Amino acid sequence: MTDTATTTTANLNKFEKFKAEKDGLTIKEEIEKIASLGWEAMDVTDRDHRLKWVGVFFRPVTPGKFMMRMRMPNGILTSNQMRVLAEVVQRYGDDGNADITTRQNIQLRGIRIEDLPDIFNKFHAVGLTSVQSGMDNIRNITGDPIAGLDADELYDTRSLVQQIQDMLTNKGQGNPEFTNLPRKFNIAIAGGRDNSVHAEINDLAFIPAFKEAGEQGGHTPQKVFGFNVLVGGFFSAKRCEAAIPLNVWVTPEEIVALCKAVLEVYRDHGLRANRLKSRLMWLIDEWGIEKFRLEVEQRLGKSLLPAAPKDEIDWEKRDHIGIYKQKQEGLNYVGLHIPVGRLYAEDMFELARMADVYGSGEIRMTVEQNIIIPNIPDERLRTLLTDPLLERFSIDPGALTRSLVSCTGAQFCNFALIETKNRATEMIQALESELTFTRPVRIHWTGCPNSCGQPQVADIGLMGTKARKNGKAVEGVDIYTGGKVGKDAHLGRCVQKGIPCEDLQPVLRDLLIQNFGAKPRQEALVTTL
Ligand code: SRM
Ligand code: SF4
Repeated sequence: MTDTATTTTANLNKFEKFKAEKDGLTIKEEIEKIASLGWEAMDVTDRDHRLKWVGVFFRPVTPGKFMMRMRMPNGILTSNQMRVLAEVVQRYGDDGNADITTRQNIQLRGIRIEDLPDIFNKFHAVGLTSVQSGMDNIRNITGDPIAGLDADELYDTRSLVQQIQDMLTNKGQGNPEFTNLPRKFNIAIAGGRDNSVHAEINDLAFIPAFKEAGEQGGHTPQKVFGFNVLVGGFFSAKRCEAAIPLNVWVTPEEIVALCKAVLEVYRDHGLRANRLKSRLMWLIDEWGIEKFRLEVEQRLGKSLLPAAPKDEIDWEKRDHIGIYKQKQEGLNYVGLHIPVGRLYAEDMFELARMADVYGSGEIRMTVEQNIIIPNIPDERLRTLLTDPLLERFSIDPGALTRSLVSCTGAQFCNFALIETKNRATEMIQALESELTFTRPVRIHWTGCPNSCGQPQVADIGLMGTKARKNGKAVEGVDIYTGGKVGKDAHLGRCVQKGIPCEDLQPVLRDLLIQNFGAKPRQEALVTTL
């Protein structure tokens, strides 16, 4: 256990206490019983917390209608898997839908507890899992969304991400070795030159970097491919930090073992007394990065090479919306914009159809909550461009629409201080009708300081807060600017606080004109003259 953590259960905080009483994963064996009991009769700790070990989230906003968070290694699924997810939410009619998340993942909504055994059987049949996707577990592992397609990629992250997930979850069966971490944990692997995964905001991230192999035996130095390792990145209501270098370089073959070692150190020494100070960075603060690295090396049973002097992230970040050539001759990938990541059963069936008809049946997701359909032959592109689904999921959306990201917000999340997804969509439409743009502007909405919508990585980040207007409490936002992604990524900072949402549009309009080169549309000028 930790240096500072308390050791008797009596002194543990509520979360540590219930984890010590019963491993969250044991809930897996109780699904049949829970399903027959129903959500109102079941144990409240099981309902509110332990079910998250199998990816099932009680929603106090919609009691009885649960959310399920999947695992999608590298954000990839098949059309068959998408159809299974669609069937699950279809059953719930208007209550059912799905969201693509900021971790290249899918969440399903409207789930009734009595359906869980059947749902898990369906998942099992097509190789899907939702295990260990919530609470003090490792979240979906992100990888390059165009891994294996991109002619300029440095490493195809797909297999590595899958290997890490298999190790952490015992191939989706659940792995009690990693089901009692001090807090959540995020892992990302960048494989391209543009850091498509936001490596810097993960607890553990790998970014491509070459190392010169020594001039042994009079040979010319050779470049060896590997990854520099970053640790400790996280957002929370209390504190947000970009990841810092562990000063380690590893080959791809060393990554699974390194993930395991880092997680063991975090599990056994991470701070557990105060949940606001439990993420990995707090342990690194307490120990210093040198001691942390030494502990990791000790777990690994070997010392690691120091980081390569420079990494290979030297491109601006791509958003993958539109049509792009793949490295495979004659094939293309198409990025579809999914407004704020929201999908309904019909959309999911349609996306599965599209992947089958035009591509190879594969579907991918991005951390911007969009979809990529790969492996589309040149000769099918023309027909694809006439597909009615593109009217809903555009390949050429407006400059604000294309980069819009939004967390769940008040519709389903009880932490939310504001409604986000609908408001974000309406606001962007209004601004696009007022202004013209020369480049996309990345606007991220997040309903509360937990920052699931990552406002700190955006050009303009909007974080839900309570504001005051005419002496009354109203929904408002704090505004962040300056988030930089891709090359030289760094976090944005808060520049304005407590703007009532109803007064936000002109504030954003001015910001877009002054800082992002937007211009009022001609019609707008005419009406204001
Ligand atoms: Fe998150 C909690 C949704 C990505 C930081 N997050 C929650 C909960 C589970 C709260 C709850 O029980 O209601 C939200 C579920 C709402 C719902 O019904 O959908 C929630 N988080 C999301 C998603 C769905 C936002 C989205 O619309 O895409 C994302 C799911 C990712 C996934 O597939 O696993 C999501 N959350 C993030 C990210 C972004 C990322 O990972 O890049 C962050 C910031 C990065 C980080 O974690 O360091 C994030 N979520 C949090 C936190 C603050 C963590 C902390 O250390 O304090 C919480 C609160 C908590 O864990 O106590 C939280
Ligand atoms: Fe909920 Fe807040 Fe996360 Fe949005 S940022 S999903 S409101 S916890």
